[in-house]
Amino acid sequence: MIKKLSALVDLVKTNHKRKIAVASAGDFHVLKAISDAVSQKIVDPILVGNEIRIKEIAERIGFDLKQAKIINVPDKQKASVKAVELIREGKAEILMKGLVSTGILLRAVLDKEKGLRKGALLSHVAIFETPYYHKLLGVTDAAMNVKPDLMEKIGIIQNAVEVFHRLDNPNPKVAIVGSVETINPKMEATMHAATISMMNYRKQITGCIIDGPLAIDGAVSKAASEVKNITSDVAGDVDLILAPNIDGANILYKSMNFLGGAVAAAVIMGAKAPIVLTSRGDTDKSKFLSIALAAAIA
Ligand code: COD
Repeated sequence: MIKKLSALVDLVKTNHKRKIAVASAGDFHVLKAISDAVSQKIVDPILVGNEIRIKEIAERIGFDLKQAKIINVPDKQKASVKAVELIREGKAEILMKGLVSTGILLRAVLDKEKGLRKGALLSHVAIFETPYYHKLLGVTDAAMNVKPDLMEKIGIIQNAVEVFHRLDNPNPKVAIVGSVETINPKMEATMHAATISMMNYRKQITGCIIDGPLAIDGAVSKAASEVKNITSDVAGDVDLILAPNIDGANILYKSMNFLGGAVAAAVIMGAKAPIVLTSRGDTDKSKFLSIALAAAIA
């Protein structure tokens, strides 16, 4: 398993360049990240969006558009549909969100006839590098599933575990976190955590080691778990954190970025192709690393 997100670049450089379709590509930061990924020979971009705007931005950032294909679709919703179509037709292997709302793009992705569903749940996985933890740390699902039920949580874990497998970690340690490490029937997340952990223990869910409920301190700190007398294969050495809902995951995601000195690479898994869906608050570096992560998975 790689130790740093920068190692993603070396990992994907050995693969062939991936074709990436960007929906509504006329966004300064997205084009900057695409331009960096082109320079590093990671992707060949197809930029779907407002051609005039794409050309203006490309000139400002010194991105040579000879290295990209542009499809002029100024309307954001139509650009999303077109970018999704490129994936369906096999003309691109990665989908990326540009200057379009998450909802518009995801609805194009989820469209029953023309979308990118393959029967699995779609979910968001972020992989963080932070100076305060001894290895890369995954967080899911900060962007897609609002209030996952028990079976959806299993799907979210499976999608994230697949990312770890692709990064050469065959058995990631998963913590299902909440406020406490004991089961409280009034706290549904603790009931879900206990059920999923037992399903893993009984090998109904494989390819990872799951423990929960755990609070975040016990999950990431051996010292904290010892103080709390928690016996666990996961506590203090977790690879992946499953939050109870989108709010918990999103708060953790943004706290890591803005208070924890972290940088993240993130993708949506479970569709016919990995989807790079960064938010406006993410740095250019994070957007670039997310493209590299998607290329490693595609
Ligand atoms: N995986 C697979 N299929 C799904 C998923 C999923 N995660 N979510 C919905 N579907 C399917 C449903 O089964 C249904 O068939 C169809 O898609 C529509 O489902 P709805 O009615 O729940 O979908 P929408 O259009 O109301 O909402 C889907 C969104 C993904 C847009 C919605 O869940 C959402 O708004 N998520 C949060 C996005 C967000 O605001 N993120 C913020 C951080 S960037």
